[in-house]
Amino acid sequence: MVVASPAPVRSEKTRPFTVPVIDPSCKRSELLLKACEDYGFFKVVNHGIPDSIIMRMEAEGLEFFARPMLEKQRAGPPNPLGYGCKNIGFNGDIGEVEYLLLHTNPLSIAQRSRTICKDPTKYCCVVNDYIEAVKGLTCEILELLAEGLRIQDKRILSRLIKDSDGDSLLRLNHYPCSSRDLNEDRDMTNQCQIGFGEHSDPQILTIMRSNDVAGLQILLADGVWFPIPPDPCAFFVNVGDILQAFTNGRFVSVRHRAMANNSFKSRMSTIYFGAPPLHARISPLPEMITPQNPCLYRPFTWMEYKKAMYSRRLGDNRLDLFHSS
Ligand code: GA4
Repeated sequence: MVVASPAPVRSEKTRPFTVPVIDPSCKRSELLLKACEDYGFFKVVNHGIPDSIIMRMEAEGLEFFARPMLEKQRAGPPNPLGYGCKNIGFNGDIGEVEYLLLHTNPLSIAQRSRTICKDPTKYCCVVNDYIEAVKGLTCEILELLAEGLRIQDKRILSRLIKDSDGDSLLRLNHYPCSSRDLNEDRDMTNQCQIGFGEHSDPQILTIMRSNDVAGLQILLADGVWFPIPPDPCAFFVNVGDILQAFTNGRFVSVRHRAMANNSFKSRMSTIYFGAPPLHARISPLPEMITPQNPCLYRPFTWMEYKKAMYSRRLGDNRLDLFHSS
């Protein structure tokens, strides 16, 4: 049987978009650089993260979201960490999603897991293994990028992620299917509801994996929303705001969203947000500044950036606040 591949989406300039696919084991940075410059988004295959680590994480996540609401609420409310349902952030954003937001520090995981799971020791082990694996992948990608950009200190970005004071997060998003909804009253008129609204990720790099249910969309430069076909064997990577700043705007922090789930199976995504320590100083790397590309952003700390992001709405552009005058 011949299976037709989906027609590529064409932009106004008639350039078709297909998701860039990167194999980090090839150690070649050209395609990776191009994906970060053109879209701020790509898919990683042949990532080397063992299936067992991924599957155990997925099983813990699904088990948690399947529990009665009152039990899940023991891990909340999200302030900003913990269990949340529909409310996103502190400024009125909502979506058809429930989630668990964790700090990746092992001590924080140990404390939280007591409110999340009946077997906290096992839970910690599963989550820490997953975090270590995706952190490794994040660092591998960042080192390949630094090499491609000819940055003198190849580890300048990965070191921020590896720092024991790093502020990286792990998020599990659960988009229940229409038959087992978070509302009892959703009807056919609401089929295009938003699961998680349009935004860019504030951190350096985001590493996302989901099950085989669709929902993620990215915004292309011409304003077209492109639905990303799910691939549970791969990881999807977003350039975050801070990487846009470090590269002086050469890489773009991709705007994306998740649609509410209309399939018969619930969607779950597990997302690692690689972030620097709170006091890390962020400014365009010297190699990224040239007479043709003068410095776009003033120096700021990750703490300042976080303060700005929590004071604003999900879809707001935060990096604009840090433009150099
Ligand atoms: C978007 C990316 C991550 O999911 C997140 C989100 C955070 C939250 O849910 O607490 C924010 C959002 C995210 C950016 C603006 C603020 C903060 C919700 C919100 C309205 C965990 C993150 O780091 O920033």
